[in-house]
Amino acid sequence: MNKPLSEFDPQIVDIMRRDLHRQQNCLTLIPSENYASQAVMQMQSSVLANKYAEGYPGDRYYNGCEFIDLIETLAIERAKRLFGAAHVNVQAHAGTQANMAVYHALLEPGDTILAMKLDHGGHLSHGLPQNFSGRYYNVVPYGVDKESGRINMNGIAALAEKHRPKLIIVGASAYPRWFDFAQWQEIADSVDAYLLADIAHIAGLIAADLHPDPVPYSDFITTTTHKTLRGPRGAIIMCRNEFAEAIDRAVMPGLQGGPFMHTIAAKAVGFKEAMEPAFKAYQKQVVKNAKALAQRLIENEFRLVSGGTDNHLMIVDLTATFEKLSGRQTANHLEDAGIVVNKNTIPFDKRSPVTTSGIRLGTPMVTVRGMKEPEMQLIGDFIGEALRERKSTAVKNRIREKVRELCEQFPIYEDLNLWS
Ligand code: DSN
Repeated sequence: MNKPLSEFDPQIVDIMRRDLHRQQNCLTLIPSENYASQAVMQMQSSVLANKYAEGYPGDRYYNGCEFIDLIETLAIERAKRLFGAAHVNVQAHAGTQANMAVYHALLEPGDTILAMKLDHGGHLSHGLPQNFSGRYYNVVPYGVDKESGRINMNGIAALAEKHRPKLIIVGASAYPRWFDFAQWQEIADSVDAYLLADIAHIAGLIAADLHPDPVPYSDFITTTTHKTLRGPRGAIIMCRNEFAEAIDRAVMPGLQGGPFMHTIAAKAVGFKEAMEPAFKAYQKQVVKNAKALAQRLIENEFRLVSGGTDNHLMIVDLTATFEKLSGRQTANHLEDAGIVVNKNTIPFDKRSPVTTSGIRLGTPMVTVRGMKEPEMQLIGDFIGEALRERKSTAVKNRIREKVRELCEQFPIYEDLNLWS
């Protein structure tokens, strides 16, 4: 029982180490992933994982919560300060659970939600028919304009007027442009709808004042904590004070039992990191890097949905360059060359979400490694060459070696032996 992990279970330690080396030797451009800091990971693997604490600070169903209460209160206070929110629930296990809690607090089955379609950039929990959200609610989907690749606010206003939703969701998993939350609030107010901003992807940018702020305009805000925000895997829900009790009750006992106190402590560490000046500098570089990568991809004759990016991600429409190549095949070719991206639908995609006609790229992880604009130009060229020469294993191997050399100059953590 008390043997060191590497002695007790060398099999799993070996697999973990192999993934550590994969992370170190590949360029990961998946915009929803990030490298959590060592401090965040240290807290997430702490003794706090041992404690049950159903309930909320000062009002638990378990004894022994004296220090747990201090931790959850600290996480809440830090999140409030970071985003300027009135009320924060830090117990949601993940982004989908955070969205579920808002629906559970507000809606009855059959109520109408206006939300973005998955293939235009939305999320599963925004009403995909196969997801609980599409099954229990009447979801009216909106998308982007075919020509501009952007959301047309007049179209949103018309849909809201026609369908009178009880809830409007603004937010996406694959939309490279800003959301003007003030305009969304105006539309929600005009039809007496509640407004939920799902900022999972852009939370880090918002915390660093690099994207319009949803807090003054939204009734509810959900976010994961592990994407641009760079905390542990998890989520939080922010809301106006009038909804505080409904949200807390929707999370527990509505949807979850015991909170993950080790994760809540790690969220608190992540929020403290996000209030440091270095975090703002990091987010600024994330955006600069995304613009530099987008520009280089365009120079390599790729078409980007909406023509570019304002945030940390971009969507490549492969139909314009390699008509026969699906997103799935493209992501596999790039993985052969040491570049990890994910396949993604493009708006009005003729292929299924499993095959797709696009890929999604983002810069949060390469930026944590310290890469800047010159490296983005290299990466754009690697992607261009790997796909043009995709039939040549020799070319992909050569690029993979160059990728490995670049990665060596920019380690993901200072000390890779930490997990020995
Ligand atoms: N939000 C998804 C992503 O962007 O990868 C994960 O659920």
